[in-house]
Amino acid sequence: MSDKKIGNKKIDRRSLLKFLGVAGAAAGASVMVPNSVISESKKMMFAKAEGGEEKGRQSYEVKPGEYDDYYGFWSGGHSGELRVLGIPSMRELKRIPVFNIDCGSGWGITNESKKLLKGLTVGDTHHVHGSYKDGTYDGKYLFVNDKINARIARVRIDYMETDAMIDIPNAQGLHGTFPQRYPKTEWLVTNTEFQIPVPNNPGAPQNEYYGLHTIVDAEKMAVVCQIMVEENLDLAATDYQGKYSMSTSYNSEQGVTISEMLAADHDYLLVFNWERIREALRKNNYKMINGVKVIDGRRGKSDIVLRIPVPKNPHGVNVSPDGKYAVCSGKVSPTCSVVEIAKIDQAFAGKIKPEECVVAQPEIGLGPLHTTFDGRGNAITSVFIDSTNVKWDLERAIKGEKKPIVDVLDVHYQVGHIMATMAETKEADGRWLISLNKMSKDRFINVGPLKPECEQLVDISGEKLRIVHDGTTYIEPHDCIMVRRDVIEPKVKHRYDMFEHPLAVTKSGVERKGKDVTVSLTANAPVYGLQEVKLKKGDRVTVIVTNHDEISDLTHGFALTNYNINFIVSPFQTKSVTFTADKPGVYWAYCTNFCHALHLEMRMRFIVEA
Ligand code: CUK
Ligand code: CUA
Ligand code: CA
Repeated sequence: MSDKKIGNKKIDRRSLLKFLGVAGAAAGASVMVPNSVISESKKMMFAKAEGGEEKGRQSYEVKPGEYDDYYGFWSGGHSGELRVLGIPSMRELKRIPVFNIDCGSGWGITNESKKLLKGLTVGDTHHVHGSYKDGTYDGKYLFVNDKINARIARVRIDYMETDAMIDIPNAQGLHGTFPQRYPKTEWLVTNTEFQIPVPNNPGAPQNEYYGLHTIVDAEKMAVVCQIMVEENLDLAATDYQGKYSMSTSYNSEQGVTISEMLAADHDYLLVFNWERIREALRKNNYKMINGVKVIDGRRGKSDIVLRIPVPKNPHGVNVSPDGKYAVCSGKVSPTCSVVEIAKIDQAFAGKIKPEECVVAQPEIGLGPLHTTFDGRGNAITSVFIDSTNVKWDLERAIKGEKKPIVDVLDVHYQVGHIMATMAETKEADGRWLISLNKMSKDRFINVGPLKPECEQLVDISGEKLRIVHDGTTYIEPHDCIMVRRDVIEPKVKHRYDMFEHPLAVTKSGVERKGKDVTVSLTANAPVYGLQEVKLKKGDRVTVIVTNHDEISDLTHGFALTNYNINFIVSPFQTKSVTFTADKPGVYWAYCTNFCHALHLEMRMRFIVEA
């Protein structure tokens, strides 16, 4: 690494920290100090990590043809998608289009995807979580939020495909999203990071801007109710008993400017009492606003919400795999606040004050954002400003130790989310951790002003944290879960259930009703069921394609030239598309997905008469 590069990086980091200094006055002057250059010891660490096994550590080598131990499910940030990775190889296995348009799969081009997307074309996937049974994943669904257009999408794991999408009314900046963990996922919660008037009246004064904690029925994919509070609601978590959900708030001030949002010396972890929510629903203690039951959870208005004060402007909240503690990461404060969940019962019962639920507040580093767990009593926190992953001992913290640090690992750079294998379940196994870093800066050869994102895989099986993979990724590795292969693999199908799709084509043909033309096509390598279709200019045409090849991996495509149509159909899958034949002429439709030695010949004509 040349001096010049190091020099550049210093400047980058400095300007970034200066910006953070506006927001992070509480972090103090030492904000400038940490690891602004790559040390010799760090280079050594990489040298050591090369080549698989290190004495006494688990191997991270996945040989060609071998399978990974874990499925990683990644949210793709403002790309709007989800991704599937193999862990620990970090091989990208698949992308699952959700809120984005994906030309390779045709998501956004077909009638099936348009029905869910309703014309929207952008999304920002932040938090991805799986459905649960008895505190661990059941391998059925993934859920993910869209921060831009306030939606929740569900992906069914058997097909690894988005199967449902709902709008969350009264919400903006849909954020922290978490499914019920116990006894199983009936509800999921999702937050609004941005407070707005409810209903959204532009003339409302600032102190009538509210945050909403929305409860969604996860099977029906329908909004159950919303709890309205003054605070903004950032990250979310559920407990392991089915009693509570909780959310951090950094803007309890109801501010609309950055300085207003930083005005108070503390904000809150809000805890929502599910029994009391059910009671409010039973007693009709709600108002209907935009078709949703809105329960008033404002201060002094109900006993549904417990507000536990934490240092100002916190960020993540994560519950330890034993279900005992919720760890609230400080962001502006260098601490994590450990909340004992048993004490929440007492606080709701009025036996103790909310602040007495905080049983430890260890110092972790500058800018703690998210915390994960190894299942052996350690927490690992991502520290943004320091660019570190910090491993610390929960018990030592609770006993009152100020800095119960076990190990500090430098990462590259500005880490956001981190997640350990199975860490959001009672089966946390402490093997791997991923550090999803917001910036790669000078780490890779230059590809222009927009640098690649950087993610690093960390072996957490030993006392010390050890980086075993350091790679780039497409924008933006936001959050993820890593799930044991045996939970997922048996649930995933090799082909679709053909007649699940009501339009599945068994016989190719053309049906005309006035200007509406339905073209039904089977696809069998290397032919479609028809060689040509005659249309008239102005026809409204629906093409339905069913893939009749049952061999797994034998996916066909369907693209109609100069008509902007492109999608794939996998074995026994059906997809459809509707378009207007507005251009006379001869147009070839062809198979886009290489399926056969005669794949190039797999094409047919659409003849549009003037
Ligand atoms: S928030 Cu982004 S680093 Cu949306 Cu998950 Cu914490
Ligand atoms: Cu079918 Cu290529
Ligand atoms: Ca605040």
